[in-house]
Amino acid sequence: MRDQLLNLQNQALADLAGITGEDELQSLRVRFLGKKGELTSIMKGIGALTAEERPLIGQVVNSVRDCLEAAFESASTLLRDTIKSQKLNNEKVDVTLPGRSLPSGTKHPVSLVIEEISDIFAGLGFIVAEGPEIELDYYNFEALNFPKDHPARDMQDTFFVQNNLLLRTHTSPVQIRTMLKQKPPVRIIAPGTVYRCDYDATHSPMFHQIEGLMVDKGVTFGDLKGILTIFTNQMFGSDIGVRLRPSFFPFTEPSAEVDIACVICRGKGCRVCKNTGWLEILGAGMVDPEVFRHVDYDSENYSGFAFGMGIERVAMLKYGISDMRLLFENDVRFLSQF
Ligand code: 2NM
Repeated sequence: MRDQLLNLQNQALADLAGITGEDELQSLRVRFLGKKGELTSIMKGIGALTAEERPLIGQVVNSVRDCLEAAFESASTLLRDTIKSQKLNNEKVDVTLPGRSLPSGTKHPVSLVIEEISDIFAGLGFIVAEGPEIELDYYNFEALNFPKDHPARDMQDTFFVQNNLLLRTHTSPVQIRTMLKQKPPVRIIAPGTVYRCDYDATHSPMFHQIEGLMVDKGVTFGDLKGILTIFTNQMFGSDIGVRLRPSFFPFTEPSAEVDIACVICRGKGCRVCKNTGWLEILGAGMVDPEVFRHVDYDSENYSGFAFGMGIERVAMLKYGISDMRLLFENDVRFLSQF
């Protein structure tokens, strides 16, 4: 029986030396040391031994079990270490490889134009002002001297939220709110989203405007013309032609429409300028005393000019975009070109 046990030990050690994986190790452990394993089955013969033999064989059994348990334990550790170092070898990381770049988005042309115009006016001392897109009738129309029966107030042109609450149709209410909060001098521009009940090939119900306001003692129409000429020269080129035509707005008197020479044909006449050689880009004028009265400014001592333009139109002219809908469809193939 002693020989049987020693043979078992040798056999187990020999088998253990040849294993290559965890599964093999596990099945060897079951075969030799398991409840129904070979060691157990040899031990069943202990009952047939004499009283003198029993403790001696018991010692051998214990020594064989201890030996095998230790051997299995160290084989298991060795196997784990081998697998780990193999894995580390196969998964070598080259830290000198360049990183994978993530695709990055681009700014929308409308945002680019707002930023460019804001930068130009910031250079002329104008500060950006903002206000709510849901506006009171009072700030959007009443304080701007729109008569009660003005067609722009009509349900057909304005999105009403409630009786006296609407989606602002221009950013002028920002100027009113600023003047109510702040005494002159004022020099602000108000870029933002505006809404009108209008939808066809050249109109979107949501679009963008930038308006400006300058109020101080002694501000003249000449200042307006000077500021807007500096602006058009910086925005469209220092040699671009500029002209003013008389116009009308409820909130300015006198009022003017500002044209630049056609950016496509440079004044020769083409489809874009409808053969006039000119493109309308701005509305402007001297702030009407009636507007000053609503914000409690003294029009005997102060005067000011204001102007406004549509961002989409400027973006289309600047980037040569032929259809305004491209600015709202958000096709990345289009937007990523700017
Ligand atoms: C325009 C054209 C002309 C304008 C006037 C004012 C205010 F509040 F001062 F009266 N804000 N914006 C104005 C003047 C806007 O847009 C075509």
